[in-house]
Amino acid sequence: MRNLFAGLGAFQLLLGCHAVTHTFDWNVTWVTANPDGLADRKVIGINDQWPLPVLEVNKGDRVVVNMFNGLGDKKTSIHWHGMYQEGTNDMDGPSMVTQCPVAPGSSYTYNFTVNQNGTYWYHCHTDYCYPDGYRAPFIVHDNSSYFYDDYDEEMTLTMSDWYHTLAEDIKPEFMSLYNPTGAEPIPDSFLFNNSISQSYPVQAGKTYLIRLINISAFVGQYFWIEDHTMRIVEIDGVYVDEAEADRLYLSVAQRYAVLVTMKNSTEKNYGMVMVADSSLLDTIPSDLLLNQTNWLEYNSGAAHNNVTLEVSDSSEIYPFDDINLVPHDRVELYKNPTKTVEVTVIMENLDNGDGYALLNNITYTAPKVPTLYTVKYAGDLATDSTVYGEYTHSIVLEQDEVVEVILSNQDTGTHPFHLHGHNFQLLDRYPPYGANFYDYDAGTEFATFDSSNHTAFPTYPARRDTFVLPPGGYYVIRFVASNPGVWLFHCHIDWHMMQGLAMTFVEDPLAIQDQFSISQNQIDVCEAASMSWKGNAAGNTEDYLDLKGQNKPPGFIPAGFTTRGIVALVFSCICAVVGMISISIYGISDLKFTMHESGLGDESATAQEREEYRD
Ligand SMILES: *[C@@H]1O[C@H](CO)[C@@H](O)[C@H](O)[C@H]1NC(C)=O
Ligand SMILES: *[C@@H]1O[C@H](CO)[C@@H](O)[C@H](O)[C@H]1NC(C)=O
Ligand SMILES: *[C@@H]1O[C@H](CO)[C@@H](O)[C@H](O)[C@H]1NC(C)=O
Ligand SMILES: *[C@@H]1O[C@H](CO)[C@@H](O)[C@H](O)[C@H]1NC(C)=O
Ligand SMILES: *[C@@H]1O[C@H](CO)[C@@H](O)[C@H](O)[C@H]1NC(C)=O
Ligand SMILES: *[C@@H]1O[C@H](CO)[C@@H](O)[C@H](O)[C@H]1NC(C)=O
Ligand SMILES: *[C@@H]1O[C@H](CO)[C@@H](O)[C@H](O)[C@H]1NC(C)=O
Ligand SMILES: *[C@@H]1O[C@H](CO)[C@@H](O)[C@H](O)[C@H]1NC(C)=O
Ligand SMILES: *[C@@H]1O[C@H](CO)[C@@H](O)[C@H](O)[C@H]1NC(C)=O
Ligand SMILES: *[C@@H]1O[C@H](CO)[C@@H](O)[C@H](O)[C@H]1NC(C)=O
Ligand SMILES: *[C@@H]1O[C@H](CO)[C@@H](O)[C@H](O)[C@H]1NC(C)=O
Ligand SMILES: [Cu+2]
Repeated sequence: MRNLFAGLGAFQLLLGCHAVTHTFDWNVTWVTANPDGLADRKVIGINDQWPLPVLEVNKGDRVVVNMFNGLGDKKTSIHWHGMYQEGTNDMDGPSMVTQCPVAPGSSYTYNFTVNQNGTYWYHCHTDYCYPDGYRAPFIVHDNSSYFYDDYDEEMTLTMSDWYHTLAEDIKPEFMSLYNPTGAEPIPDSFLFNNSISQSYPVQAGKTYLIRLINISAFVGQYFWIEDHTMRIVEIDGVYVDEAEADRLYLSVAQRYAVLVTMKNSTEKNYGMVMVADSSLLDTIPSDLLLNQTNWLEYNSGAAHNNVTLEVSDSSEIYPFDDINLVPHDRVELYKNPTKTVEVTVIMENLDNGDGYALLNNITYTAPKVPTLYTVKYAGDLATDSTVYGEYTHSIVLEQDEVVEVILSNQDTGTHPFHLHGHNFQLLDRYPPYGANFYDYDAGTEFATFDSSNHTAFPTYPARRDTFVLPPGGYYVIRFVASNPGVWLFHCHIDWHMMQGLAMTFVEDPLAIQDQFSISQNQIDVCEAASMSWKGNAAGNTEDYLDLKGQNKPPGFIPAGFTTRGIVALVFSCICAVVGMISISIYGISDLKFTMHESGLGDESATAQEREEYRD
C-alpha cells in the first residue's frame, strides 16, 4: 500500500504545477427532451439541461462534483466509467456497493483525481437510470500521447439506443410473469450524439481524432465511415498501436478513439453510418429505423445521401477484432495467476415466474449495507466473504495477486461485461470473429475453455474495461489486484443488470480499511435513504457471520416444475384471460420486447439440486 501512495504522491508532484481542480455543482432534475423528433419524454437533466455536459479534463486534474438529487421521486448516484479510483473507491458510484443511493433532497460530493488518459463516460449507477438519459462523455486530454502530433481537431460522438418510456415503467413488464422468456425491451430509436441524421462540419485535409462512445442500454452498433479508413489509437483509455479498421463494433460501454484523415476535395459529403445489431432483436418493429446516416460535412451545399454498406459476402461485415490490438505501453501478459474465477452466465425463471440472470447460480441481490462499508466495520472478518452475503456474490482477492476470470456463456444472448476499478487483459475468446459470432444456434453445445489446450495467449494482450461475451462461448481475462477496493463486475446491458447479472470483487480488504474512513456526508446519505451504514450484508452489527435477514432473490422453481412447465402455465393463463391481460399489460404503454430464446426449454438442472443450493 505504501508503495502505491508513494507512487501516486510522486506522480502528483510531477504534475503538481499544472493540476487543476474542476468543481461542479450539479442539480439533477427532470427535464423534457425529444432527441429523435418522435416523442417528448422526461429525461434526467443536470442544472435543467439535457444533453448533459461533456466533462473534459487533463490528466492529473481533480474533479469535484457536488451532486444534489433534485429529482423528487428517484434515488441516484454517478459512476465514472473506466476511472480506476485508486485510493478513492468510495467515489466509484454504484449504489449498495460503494455508497448508499442518494435520496431526493440529499447531496453527495464526488472528489477524485484523474491519473489516466483517454475516453470515458459517466452515468447513473442506481437501479436502472441511465436509459433515462443520465449519461455523457468524460474526456481526459493528454498532450503527451504518442499520436498527439498526428491530428488537428477532436470530435466526440456517442451512440445509443433510446426508449420513449421511463426505465422504471418498463421494468414491471420486463421483470414479469408475462415476459417469461426475459425478452428485452426494444428501443424506439437509435441516437447518434443524442440526435439523428446530423451533419458534422469538417475541413478538407485535416486529421480528426474521433472519440466514439457507446452509451446504449442494450443494442450494439456497427459503425463505419463511407470511403474513409479509421486508425484505432485507443480502446477504453488504453493506447494501442495504430490499427486500420473499416468497421467497428461498439458494444454498450466500449470506447474507441480513431484518427480519420479528411479528403482534400470538398465536392461531396460522406456518410457516417450506424447500423443497429439486429441480431439482438428478434422482432423488429416496422417503424424502427435500424440504419442511420450522419455526415462528415465538407460542403453544406452538396447532397447529404443516405448510405448503406454493400458487401458481397456476409463475413465481410464483421468488424475489427479488438483482441488483436497491441497496447502501446507493451505491458506483457500477466503470468501465473494465483486466483482463477470460473463463472457461467445462465438465464432462468425463478419461482415468481420472472426471468433472472445468474452467474454460477447466483443472481446478484443488493445487500442491506453497501459492501464497502461492511469491509470497513468487519475487522479481521473482512477477509471472509461470508460477511458480504451470499447474493452479492463476493470474491475476496489478495494484495497484488494475478486474477484470471474465465467467463462462460450458457445463454444465447451477448453480454458486454465491465469491471470497475481496473482494465484487464484480453487473452482468449470463443468463438472468434466470423460468420457465427453473434449467431449462436441453441442446438450447438456450449463451448468451454480448456486451460491445458488453448490458443497461445498474446505476448502483449490488449487491455480494456469492457469486453463482449459471445453467445454460447467464453472469454478469458486477467488483471492484477493492485487497487484495493470493492469493485463490481457486471453485464452492462442495463436490463440484464436489473436481472442480477453482476458479482463483486473485494480486493485487499485489510488495505481498504487502512485507506478509507466513512465521512459524515456518506453517513448522511445513508440516513436520508433510510439505510444502515454499518454491519454485514444483512445489517447485523453484532455477529458479522450471521446473515439472517439478508436480502434474497426468489427461489428456484420447485421440483416437478420445469422452466418449460412454468412458461406453459404462464402462457395458458395469458390465453385464458387474453383480452383483459393483453389490454392491461401490453396495451397501455405499447412496449415491445425481443424474444430471448434462452429461457425456453432449459431443463438441464434438476430442481432438487437447486433446492439444495437454495438452503
Ligand atoms: C500539456 O498539458 C498540460 C496540462 O496537463 C499543460 O500544462 C501544458 O502546457 C501542455 N503542454 C503543451 C505543449 O501543450
Ligand atoms: C434544483 O432544481 C430544482 C428544480 O429546478 C429546484 O427546485 C431546487 O431548488 C434546486 N436545488 C438546488 C440545491 O439547487
Ligand atoms: C477533495 O479531496 C482532497 C483530498 O482528500 C481534499 O484535500 C479536498 O479538500 C477535497 N475537496 C472537497 C471539496 O471535498
Ligand atoms: C497514458 O498516457 C501516457 C503518456 O502519453 C502513456 O505513457 C501511457 O501509456 C498512457 N496510458 C495507457 C494505459 O495507455
Ligand atoms: C456531441 O454532443 C455533445 C453534447 O451531447 C456536444 O458537446 C458535442 O460537441 C457533440 N459532438 C460534435 C462532434 O458535435
Ligand atoms: C452499442 O452497444 C450495443 C450493445 O452491445 C451494440 O449492440 C451496439 O451495436 C453498439 N453501438 C455501436 C455504435 O457500436
Ligand atoms: C491531400 O493533399 C496533401 C498535400 O497535397 C497530400 O499529402 C495528401 O496525401 C492528400 N490527401 C489525400 C487523402 O489525398
Ligand atoms: C434517409 O434515411 C432517413 C431515415 O434514416 C429517412 O427519413 C430519409 O427520408 C432518407 N433520405 C433519403 C434522401 O432517402
Ligand atoms: C441497412 O444497412 C445494411 C448494411 O449496410 C443493409 O444491408 C441494409 O439494406 C440497410 N437497410 C436499409 C433499410 O437501408
Ligand atoms: C486441443 O484443441 C483442439 C482445437 O479445439 C482440438 O482439435 C484438439 O483435439 C485438442 N487436443 C487435445 C489433446 O485435447
Ligand atoms: C448450478 O446448479 C445446478 C443445478 O442445481 C448444478 O448442477 C450446478 O453444478 C450448479 N453450478 C454451480 C457452478 O454451482
Ligand atoms: Cu447481458
